[in-house]
Amino acid sequence: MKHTKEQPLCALVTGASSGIGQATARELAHKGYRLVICGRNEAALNSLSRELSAMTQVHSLVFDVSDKSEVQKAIDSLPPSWASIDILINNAGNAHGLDLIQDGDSDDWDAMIDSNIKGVLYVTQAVLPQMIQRGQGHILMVGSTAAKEVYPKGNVYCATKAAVDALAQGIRMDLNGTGIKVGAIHPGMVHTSFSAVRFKGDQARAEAVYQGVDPLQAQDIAELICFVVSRPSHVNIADLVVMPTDQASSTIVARK
Ligand code: 8X3
Repeated sequence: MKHTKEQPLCALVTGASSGIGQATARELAHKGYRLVICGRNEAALNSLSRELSAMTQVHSLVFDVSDKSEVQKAIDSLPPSWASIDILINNAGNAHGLDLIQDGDSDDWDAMIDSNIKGVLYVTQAVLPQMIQRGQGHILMVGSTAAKEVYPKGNVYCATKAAVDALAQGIRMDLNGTGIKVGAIHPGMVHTSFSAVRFKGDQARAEAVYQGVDPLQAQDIAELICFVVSRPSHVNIADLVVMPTDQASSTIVARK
């Protein structure tokens, strides 16, 4: 897929109000994509929309990916000129808690399963029909190295990201022959609000995760996402694992 003069490609990014999603929206705007930015934080989306509107056309949708009817209502509300989504970046998702399974909070489990797994399914289902109808599109999941390697106390978070990995593979199989690309990018340690959310606002504990390490930045992943979605139509980057140089696995990290 390529931009045309009359109609640049349109990308929908979930979780666009912060972190990897926000950096990706910004990078795609720089590259001329029209953007549908989605998230729960209306103020943050408005501010991003104001910034990116200087570069491209932007439409904001405020909804929670884990609420099936909100998702469908939001996608159905897109005006006709925005209804053809070329690229879906399924980025929204979080970790809540880092506990032994016997100490886990089932509300944390529900939150992760609802946003990380069900959210991907609901948004994909809502966006897919017009891609199938047009015989083109690209669905890219933002997974995690946690999808590839379970680590102690990661239990449910790792399970949700393994599910994202499985969904990327399964959806790719189901859509084979439709002309739609499906893939996943799996980042390791990225310096975003990820750890602050995981540790429920405990900034000291969150910062300790990145102490002495040169972690990935959201911009690093945004640039890779732009690379993945801009390959020629016969090239689909199916699976990409990205770690900081200081990280060798989920548990092996060189700290200075
Ligand atoms: C983020 C990577 O290792 O903190 O998904 O789970 S990790």
